Amino acid sequence: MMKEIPGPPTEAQIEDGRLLFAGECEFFFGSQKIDQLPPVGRPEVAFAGRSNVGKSSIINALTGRRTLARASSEPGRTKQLNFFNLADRLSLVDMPGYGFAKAAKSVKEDWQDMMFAYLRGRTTLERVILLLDARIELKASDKDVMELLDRAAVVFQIVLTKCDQVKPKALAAKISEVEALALKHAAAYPRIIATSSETGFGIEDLRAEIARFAVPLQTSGEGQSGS
Ligand SMILES: Nc1nc2c(ncn2[C@@H]2O[C@H](COP(=O)(O)OP(=O)(O)O)[C@@H](O)[C@H]2O)c(=O)[nH]1
Ligand SMILES: [Mg+2]
Repeated sequence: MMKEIPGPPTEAQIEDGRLLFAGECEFFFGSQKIDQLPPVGRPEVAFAGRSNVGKSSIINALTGRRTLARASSEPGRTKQLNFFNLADRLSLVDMPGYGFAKAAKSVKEDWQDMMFAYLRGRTTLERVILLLDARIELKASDKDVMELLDRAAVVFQIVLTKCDQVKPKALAAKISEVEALALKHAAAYPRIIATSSETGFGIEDLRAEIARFAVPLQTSGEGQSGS
């Protein structure tokens, strides 16, 4: 069956995203082993991508903070799953970057085993945001991770990073290429978002996509509650 590509978020969804990400965001847990995950609670959205894809930058752009993700990726914290509490409504999970050219095979296998165990077993994981650098070709490791996500049956959404460094025509071609790829993967959400953490391009769109998974805001009880 052909997947339809959903349209962009509505104004109301953009506002939901803005509100969510205007809230407090703080690191609350680092997991180095699969049996040391925080207890399940809030819905989770995890970020994955090759090292240097711009993962820390996009988490910082989303949350409007300069140092949030960097602080968590200092030596010792880089090889763990880092959990952030966003406004008590959602957990953002920063996954270790993959695709180190120099990493030994055993390191890669450890990464895969841990990620697969997390992805497959985490009942509160709503979506993986898979980051791809818009300027470069897809690597074998990106393809491996998409297959891993298919096998784990976790819905993933491809987000292109560093789009400020790609000319409009090349970006359009890249988006088409990645859309076609998404259609081939059972677990891929078909809508691609092009972003730049430098200029803020696409960031409010991504906030809106992520906000769909957050625990709804508590209504005060005084006004009328929405739908
Ligand atoms: N031009 C541009 N550079 C970016 C963007 N996002 C990240 N970078 C750069 O890419 C490099 C890696 O970014 P970082 O967020 O640390 O990547 P990570 O390893 O995936 O966490 C840094 O030099 C960033 O300044 C972007 O949107 N545009
Ligand atoms: Mg980083």
